[in-house]
Amino acid sequence: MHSQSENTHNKQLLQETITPAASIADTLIADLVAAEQVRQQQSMSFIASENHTSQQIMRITGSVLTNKYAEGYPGKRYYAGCAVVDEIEAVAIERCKKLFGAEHANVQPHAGCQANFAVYQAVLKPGDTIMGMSLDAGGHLTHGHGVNASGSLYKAVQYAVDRDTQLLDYDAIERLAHEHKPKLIIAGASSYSRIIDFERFAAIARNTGALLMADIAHIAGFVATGLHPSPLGVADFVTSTTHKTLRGPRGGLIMCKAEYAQHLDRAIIPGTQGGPLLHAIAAKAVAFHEAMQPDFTVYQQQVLTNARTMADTFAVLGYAIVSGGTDNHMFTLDLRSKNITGLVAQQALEAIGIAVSRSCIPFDTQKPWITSGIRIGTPAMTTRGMTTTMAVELTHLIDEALRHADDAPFLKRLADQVKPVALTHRLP
Ligand code: DSN
Repeated sequence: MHSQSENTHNKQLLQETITPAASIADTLIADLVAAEQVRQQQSMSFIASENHTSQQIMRITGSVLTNKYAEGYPGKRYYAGCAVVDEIEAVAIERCKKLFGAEHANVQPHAGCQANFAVYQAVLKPGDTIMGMSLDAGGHLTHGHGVNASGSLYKAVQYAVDRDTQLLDYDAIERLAHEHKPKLIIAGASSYSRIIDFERFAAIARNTGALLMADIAHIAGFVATGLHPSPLGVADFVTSTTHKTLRGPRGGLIMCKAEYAQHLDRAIIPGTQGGPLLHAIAAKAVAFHEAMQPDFTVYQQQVLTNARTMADTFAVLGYAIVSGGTDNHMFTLDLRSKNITGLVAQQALEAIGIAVSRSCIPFDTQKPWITSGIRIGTPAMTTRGMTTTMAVELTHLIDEALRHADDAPFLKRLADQVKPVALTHRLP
């Protein structure tokens, strides 16, 4: 719980550095929101899945649309009063299709998990075999992990990366697919820093009689701007979140070939969801529009450049990087040679105002709570206008913190260097 003096301090900081939030009568929550706004402004996120969305997207997310029920789809709802939200959802669908070049789009998934499960609901029966990337190799829980419903409802076969190169081994994936004959293959990752060859995955799916789902949650911004090969027209289904590199509101989406459209829509409602979140859908529509502007491509290019610059600098500083580098917005440091776990590294960096997520490395012997690595991503820092000079400086600061992870006074001095940098790079 925040003390009264902390709350007063946060309010002062808010007034000095941030556009003040509208007054909120519930002071307990208002103060906590202010505290979070201050935390974000005076620290930096290098969490690969986080970003800072625009003011207009945040305003739309907090609009009257949150009051509206609209189960169904535009023109076919179970509730009255849907004329306006019909238009909003129709715009969101059209913009999504245009942005990605999709035959069909469903913008209702509340998040990436719901998007993935809707595809499973559309094409699988419990007990069917699915094949996805294992969590420690960089996959997602919903790609068939044993503790997730995707691993208990379905017979999940997990592929990994090559032990030596730490790259996807497409020949091994094909052999596994021939052996297990999955009904659905999932291509995509939460922590894989290299280009994913969706064409090759599609060939594997074709050769083994499987359907292909591409989960582009992390790389959607690059796919939208042509900076990563697109799975549209290649995969049968494409799922994504909208809040990572795509920089929209929190949420999910699904795109598919026209032949699956009806099945897919029914898998969302009534299959796995109820009322759509129209405030989120409207904000997604705004995000799709933002992503069609030329400056969004410039932003994505800078995200790539910053990630590559940081990875190269870490390599020079003697760090092992999973797969040796990055082609996208993130990379994972393998900290075993530094004798520090992912958990301790994350905590040391948090102490200096830098947020990262600890991450398994391929074939990690540490538990997922501890891990041997940290994942570093550049979407959020790039949104705040940081370019390569800053990327290099911050890499050195991170290195210093990791080398002095158990030295609290040293970390405090580093924190004093991070805060002014964060404060001068404003949130949108
Ligand atoms: N939790 C997200 C990530 O950090 O990659 C994926 O859902």
